Amino acid sequence: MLKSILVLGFVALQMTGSIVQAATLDKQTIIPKPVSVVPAKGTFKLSSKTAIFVVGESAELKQIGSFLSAKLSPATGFGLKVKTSDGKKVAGSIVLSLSANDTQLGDEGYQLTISNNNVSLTANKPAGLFNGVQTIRQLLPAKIEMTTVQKASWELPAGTIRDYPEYSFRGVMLDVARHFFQVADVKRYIDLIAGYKMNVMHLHLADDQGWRIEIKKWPNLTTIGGSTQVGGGKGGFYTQEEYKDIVKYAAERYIMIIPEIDMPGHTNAALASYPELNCNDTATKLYTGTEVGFSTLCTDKKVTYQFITDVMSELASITPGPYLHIGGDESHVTKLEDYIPFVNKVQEIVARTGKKVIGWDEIALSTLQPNTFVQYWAKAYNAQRGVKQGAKVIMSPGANAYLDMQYDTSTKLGLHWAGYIEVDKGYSWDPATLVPGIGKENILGVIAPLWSETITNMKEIEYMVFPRLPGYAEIGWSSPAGRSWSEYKVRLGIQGERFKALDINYYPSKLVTWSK
Ligand code: NGO
Repeated sequence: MLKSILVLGFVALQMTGSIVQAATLDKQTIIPKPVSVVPAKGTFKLSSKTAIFVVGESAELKQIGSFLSAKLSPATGFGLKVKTSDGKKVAGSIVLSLSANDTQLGDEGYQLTISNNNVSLTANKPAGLFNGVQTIRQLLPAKIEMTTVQKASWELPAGTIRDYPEYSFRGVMLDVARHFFQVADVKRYIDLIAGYKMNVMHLHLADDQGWRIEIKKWPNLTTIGGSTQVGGGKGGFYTQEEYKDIVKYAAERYIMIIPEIDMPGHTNAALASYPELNCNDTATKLYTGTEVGFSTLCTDKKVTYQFITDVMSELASITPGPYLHIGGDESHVTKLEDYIPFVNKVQEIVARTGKKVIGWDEIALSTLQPNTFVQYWAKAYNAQRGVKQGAKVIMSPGANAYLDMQYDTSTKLGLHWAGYIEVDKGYSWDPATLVPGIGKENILGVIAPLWSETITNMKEIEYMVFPRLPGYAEIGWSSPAGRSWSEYKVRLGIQGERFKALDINYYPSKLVTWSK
């Protein structure tokens, strides 16, 4: 009798042990939160025999398979092979395939089905498969993100996830003008946002303090305009080849690059490079401070529009994405009667390159072309004016989504002109209800900007971006109906292990219980 009680107890202990180890799918911690998760019994265990099959001969699918293999192989040490399959299920494998039209999933959605024997990932489009791959990463222990072999039980809990985004536009902006960041830093940032299913990186390539993109017809922009940065450091710029390399790296992660040349204000670097762009034909001095709103292109000179035509044409030729961003913010020394026709003309110039215009919310003061987009950052009135003209809005509200706003009064980096943004505040807003008169149907998506007046290196970027970034990714991806800070903060806390595994220098907010 005693013996059988002991045996029973032992079995129960073993069972509880195994239940703890293999979490069920619904207890998982995926960010952004998926649309639907249906758990099932069991787990899929990765082993040295697991292969990744892509169905059909497609270089693009193979590339996604290789991306997954490159993410899973280092920590497991399994060296997962990518193979082509005819669609028949191969036991013990991960299978990626494009399905027939599953309209609910759209262009970016996916279905992930995990059983004891197989992992099957399907989507309408490769972008959906890539998003599903990010979910697979998050279902494995956080150590999966490490670059050396780790001991862990590499199990994926069984069940089915169907998932697709709320908004088609989800991303970040990086200001490489105030401080310049190397290509390797931009790529690391791209990798980090890709893990949270973001698909846009907006690069702020020119401002008063620096011009950061090579323009072949106007070489002084970079030799002079790119030669310094805030604080007087040496600055830098991307050659067109380097920019194309960034674009390609981003595209391989289903991320679109949106280049911004800010104008007519925020142009001192250009004005210092070419005297003829100034109304008095005298080049300004290079500027390394952090004031805003003091510079303007000379809006009634012909050469100004020749300059813009050349810049936008070169930029369009190296940017496969459909958008060129013209800035337009804080042109405090441009008279409104000059600003309005200027923005109207620049819209025409961009239209001639075949691209669509995005501008900060002030551009809604002008007459917007049908394909122009307004990026709301400060004035609801401007954004509403844009919507009244039929424009769609990108939501980047300073008080909610600026990654350069400090967390609280003790944060050393960053600014606080739009207030402090603790992690809960950054998460707890809904783009579709933030501005009266602007609903979901008017919104393209969400971009969280990081301005770099006070940010000088990658570790500082990481500190301001994490842990707020997953929240912005979730606002863009997940339905507001299923979102609450009290539930989200638990999932975020568990991501802390992943931040560590990825060597991210994150701000350990006291509002979150971080798992070790
Ligand atoms: C403003 C300003 C930028 C600053 C930023 C700092 C916009 C659109 N223009 O945002 O020049 O760098 O605030 O937070």
